[in-house]
Amino acid sequence: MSKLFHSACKAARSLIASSSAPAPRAASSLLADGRNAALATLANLGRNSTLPAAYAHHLHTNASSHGYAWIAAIPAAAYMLQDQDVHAAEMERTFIAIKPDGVQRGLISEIVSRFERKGYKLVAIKLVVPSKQFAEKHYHDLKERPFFSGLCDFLSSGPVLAMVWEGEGVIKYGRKLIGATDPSKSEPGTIRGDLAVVVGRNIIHGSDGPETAKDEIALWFQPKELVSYTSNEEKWIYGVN
Ligand code: DAT
Ligand code: MG
Repeated sequence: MSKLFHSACKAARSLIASSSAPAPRAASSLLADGRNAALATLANLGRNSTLPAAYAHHLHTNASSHGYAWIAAIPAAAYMLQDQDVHAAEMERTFIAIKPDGVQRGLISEIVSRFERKGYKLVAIKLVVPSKQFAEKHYHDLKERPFFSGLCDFLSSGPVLAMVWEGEGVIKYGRKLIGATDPSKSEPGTIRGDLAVVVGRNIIHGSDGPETAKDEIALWFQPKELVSYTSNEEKWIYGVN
């Protein structure tokens, strides 16, 4: 997705640069329009629908009032960058969260990049501080364990980066990338093996099966927060010979 945004923004930037010296404020608001339009287009691709009429109107009005009718072409350009034939079908999704220790230790980019480099696709992301009640819902299957209350206190103690990742086999292999629950037993090369030391501060959560993935995604995200799109890289990540 970031590549698409970059392409759309790059196109917008070069068009702005080549037009007759627009005021910086107008330029940045147009850029924002372009990004939002591309985002709206991408968000709608997976649902086979078009740009919402109200937004299209807003876009058109804004674009023409600034004298930049070309801005309306950006969603279409973003659309054309898609390869509609490649992996259009919905793939497996898992819920991954960087816990407060991982966020506070500045490990967000390290962890996100491991999923990204593997070839999985980010379809939802947000930073939230869950309440203790919410943490108890998330860990409901552990309520009989002696560490349950402390665990829920910890999860609700600060920002958590909640994400949904998509890809073939992502639930099981995501757990492999994460490593064993107790970092002292996690293999080197795994996230917990490389970046954590004790079980009480093991920095990351990942769904442990299709049912929990479904439940956890539904607990942390509203359906409209999940973005369906085709990444241009998919044709190089998937394939049979
Ligand atoms: P995982 O997070 O690998 O799915 P889990 O679901 O069994 O592991 O446990 C959830 C979290 O609870 C885990 O990430 C860290 C904490 N936890 C598990 N076992 C623990 C223990 N023996 N002592 C303290 N915390 C524990
Ligand atoms: Mg678990």
